[in-house]
Amino acid sequence: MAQLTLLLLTLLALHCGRVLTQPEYVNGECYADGAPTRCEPVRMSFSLFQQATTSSTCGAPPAPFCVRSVSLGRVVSDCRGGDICDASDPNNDHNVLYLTDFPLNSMWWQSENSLTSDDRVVIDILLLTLAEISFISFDFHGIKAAAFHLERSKDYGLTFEPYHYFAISCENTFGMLPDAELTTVNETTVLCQTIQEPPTPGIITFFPAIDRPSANDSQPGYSEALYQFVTATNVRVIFDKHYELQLAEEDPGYYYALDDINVIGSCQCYGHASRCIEDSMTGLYQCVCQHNTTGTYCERCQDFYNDVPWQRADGSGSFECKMCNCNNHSSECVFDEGVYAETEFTSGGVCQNCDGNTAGRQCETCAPFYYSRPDRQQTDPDVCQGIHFSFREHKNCCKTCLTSICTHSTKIFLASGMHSAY
Ligand SMILES: [Ca+2]
Repeated sequence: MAQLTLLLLTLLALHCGRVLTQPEYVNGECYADGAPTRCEPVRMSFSLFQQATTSSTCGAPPAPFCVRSVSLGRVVSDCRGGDICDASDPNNDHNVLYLTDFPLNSMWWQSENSLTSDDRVVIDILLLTLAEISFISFDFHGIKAAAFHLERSKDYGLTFEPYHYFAISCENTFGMLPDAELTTVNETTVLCQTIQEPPTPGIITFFPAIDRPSANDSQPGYSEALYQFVTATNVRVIFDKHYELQLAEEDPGYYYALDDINVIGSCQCYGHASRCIEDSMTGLYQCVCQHNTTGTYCERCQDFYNDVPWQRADGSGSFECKMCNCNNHSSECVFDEGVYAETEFTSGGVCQNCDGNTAGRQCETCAPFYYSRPDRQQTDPDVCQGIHFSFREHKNCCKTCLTSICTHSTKIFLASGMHSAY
């Protein structure tokens, strides 16, 4: 309930104009007393930063329409006002830009007239990043649609999938039961939300996470499945059905009309950033990654910080990426799951291209035919000393023996202390 209240207050604040308009968003810190903590960019209204597009807008050519409202529990139409949609007249224009003109919110978007009640109209909204959606609100101008649904894309519009349904009758329109029971197993099920009848003007809101089990359990943060469910780069609104009326002879038809669509959320940074900023080249937003992570969404560890696997910061930990230990002999490292398991999940980094004739997973030993100087630390560039092969017997051995025997021989050679003569 507290979360719902917070979100509603956020919506109210945004509608009142107290919005962040700088191209950078800061919320909390990713470290506390030097220790990494889960962090997220502040929620913002994505609708403020791009234009929606639509398949239908009235006004070209100019067309009359009848005003719909609800009176005494019934939808009524008023065709006597001489209302007209005219794209060439600023006072009667209802283009799609007016869907996102809040907080001024002075005008509304309206579709073309249609004589059939199942006329479909589409609105596409680009979110300018992989957004973690808190809620989407639809502020209907005049009566609400009888049925509409949302699709979302996570790949900037290449593919879409169903996201949420709204209908006066979920069963009749979409064959879905409203208020389906959710468990941790099916918590990302696509749902249908009932629109009250008669469909009075006003706001209808979709909260992707609310009432889904892992959003409300004792551990802060969503399950991985829910975390993925609340994300999108694009939201598509598909109006499926008008509220059916007996159209009067003078009524030019059905239409959809909304004052605003508002998408509230934050850049998704997997708990590893408190800010996201606009990329001046692409116009898209990207996370300012912390915890030694990198990528547009902090979705991987920085190079050389692969000693532990990348992991989303969630309620159970911050999962900072850790620097590999190569004893100063390499700046390249890859993560190895097997090594990680062998070390009881403490260190999985495997150093690459150890320099200074060092070797080993962490460049912690010397390469074959090199010995570790006792007067140097392992991190010293000259810690591994080459063996002087002028010792004939040893040289002959290396020429004629198998490598393993040769290595063994070298160890004997080193253990004997004979090398100290060189
Ligand atoms: Ca508006």
